[in-house]
Amino acid sequence: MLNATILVAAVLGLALAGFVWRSYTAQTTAGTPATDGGFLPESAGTETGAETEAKVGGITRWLTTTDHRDIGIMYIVFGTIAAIWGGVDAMMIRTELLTPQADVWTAGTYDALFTTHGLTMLILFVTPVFFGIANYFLPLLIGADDLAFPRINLLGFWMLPPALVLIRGGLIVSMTAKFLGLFVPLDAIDFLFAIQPPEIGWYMYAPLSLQSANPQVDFMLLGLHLSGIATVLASVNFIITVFTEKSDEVSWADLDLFTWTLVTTAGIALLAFSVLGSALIMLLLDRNFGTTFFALEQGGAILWQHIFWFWGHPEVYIIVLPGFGLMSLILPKFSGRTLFGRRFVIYSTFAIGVLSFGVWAHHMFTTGIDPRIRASFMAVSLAIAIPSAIKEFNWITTIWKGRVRLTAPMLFCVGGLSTFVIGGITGVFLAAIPIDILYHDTYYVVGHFHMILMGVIPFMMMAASYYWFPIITGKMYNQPLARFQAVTMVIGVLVTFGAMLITGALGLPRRYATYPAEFTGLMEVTTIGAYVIGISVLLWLYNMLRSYWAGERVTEADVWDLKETGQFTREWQWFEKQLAERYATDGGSAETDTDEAPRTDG
Ligand code: HEM
Ligand SMILES: [Cu+2]
Repeated sequence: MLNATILVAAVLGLALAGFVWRSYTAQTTAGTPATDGGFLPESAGTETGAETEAKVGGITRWLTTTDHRDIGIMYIVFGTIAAIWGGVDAMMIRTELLTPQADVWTAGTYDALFTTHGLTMLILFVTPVFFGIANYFLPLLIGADDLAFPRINLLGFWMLPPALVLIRGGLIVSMTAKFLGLFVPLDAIDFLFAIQPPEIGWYMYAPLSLQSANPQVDFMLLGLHLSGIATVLASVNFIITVFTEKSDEVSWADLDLFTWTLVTTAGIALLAFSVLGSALIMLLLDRNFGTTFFALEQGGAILWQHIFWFWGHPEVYIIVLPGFGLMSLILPKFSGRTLFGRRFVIYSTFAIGVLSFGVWAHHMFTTGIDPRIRASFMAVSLAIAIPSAIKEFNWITTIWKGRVRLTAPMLFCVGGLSTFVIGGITGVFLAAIPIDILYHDTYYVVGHFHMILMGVIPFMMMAASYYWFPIITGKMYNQPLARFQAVTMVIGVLVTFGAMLITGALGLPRRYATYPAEFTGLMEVTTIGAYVIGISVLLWLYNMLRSYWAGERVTEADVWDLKETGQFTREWQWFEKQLAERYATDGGSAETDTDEAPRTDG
């Protein structure tokens, strides 16, 4: 196991070094000096998008591009693939829970499923998609040519695919082993059979994570570490970009809400992921090199929980804040007015960022830690609900005083507001020690956090995918289908996780493949709700792909009538310029479809 770990670390290190060298030498040929010490091609970094013309084609483009919009798309596609994989886990979990016995999959498979589901969704889906959206739109919103460090940007992205393979390789290897076992003698490939999907939970609690003999656990820890480095690289890049590349035309007072939240998120990530990185290394050392950070009879396992949740709680805000940012950005557009209480929404984001580091032990109320420490964590946890509520009230007031248009993005905003109320209030209940002692490790907790993780986060991603679809693809999506999809998604989430809250309030513990028969009805409702979510996601995917290939072309940039209310913001102005250029140089005019000779002068 030890050798395998070292080998993988060495191979990864070499691959990374090679990659850095490759991108370094490739860029030193010509062009203007870039901020990160390399050289940009002559045509790069023009805000009008002229760089697209100089791009190489095919796979080389995607491997070597430093264009923030390309990298944005790569992140989004990667995150979506991860989400689908994590979603398949979720569907398998819920299918198992249709019946009280563990008869669809084994209990071990069930444990592996909730382990990989959690990690895939948190690490490989949410942050990559939000960073992808930020890659694409943040420079447009702040009037920058690109991110401050375009090649570090690319490097950060390309750490993710190996991270995915390391984290999720257990399944691939064990399936390969079973397949090969049909043709070759089993003892020739028995080392492959040693590698299994990990069954230790996404929180990797010691001592279970120390005792598991599965070498895949080590690969998973390495993969998580790699993804953490990628997150840190991207975070540094976003922060520096906003502070150094912001156009003079965009004042801090005008800076959009998505950028504000992204800077806060990146700041939290810098602090939190360095702690996670250390924790992962300590766990690897304990597992392979005989150290005893977490192995001591007294306190070691609790130490893991402290360090893990010191990352784990800020992590929940790392993944949700960009969603809040998108809410603050998109919701006013379809309410026909600017965001109510803009300054307070920004301040509350900072407040959440700071407070999120002071609440971690609310995940440990039942571990027997000192009651005085516990009480202080209760106080801060209750306090963090205040900035969350400030946001909620400002969004509601924006709608209240606005002229609402129920487009698909707006349906998602309204849905997200609703699920966040439920997720937030159940969080406040859990923050109260006496209630948490009752509900800890029941389905109530799962219901609480999924109302936000499955409510706000994917809702806002989908809202953004519809809202900005014309900018990314130049086409329009199928709007009635999108509205239907938004409604089914919101209903699916409310049914699934509403039923889970009830199940938990009735006392059913989480993380078991089996349950007493009297819960069957509630569990079936939950599973049906989950299938509705699954179908809704497929409808979204269909709409995205189909509209990308066959959607109606957009020729007029103000698709959402934003000019009317003075909200035709920078990214749309950029799009308008793009459209003007596209239709001036593509050999015809946008309005008329005549047989005139191609025009290049507009
Ligand atoms: C209104 C503010 C919030 C408060 C007061 C709060 C409080 C809590 C508490 C006390 C727990 C521990 C329950 C237990 O294990 O016994 C918890 C769990 C959790 N919360 Fe929240 N929460 C809040 C908002 C959020 C948000 C915004 C997210 C996600 C974006 C989130 C995600 C989670 C997750 C993932 C867990 C459980 C992790 C696990 O045990 O697997 N919470 N929350
Ligand atoms: Cu927490």
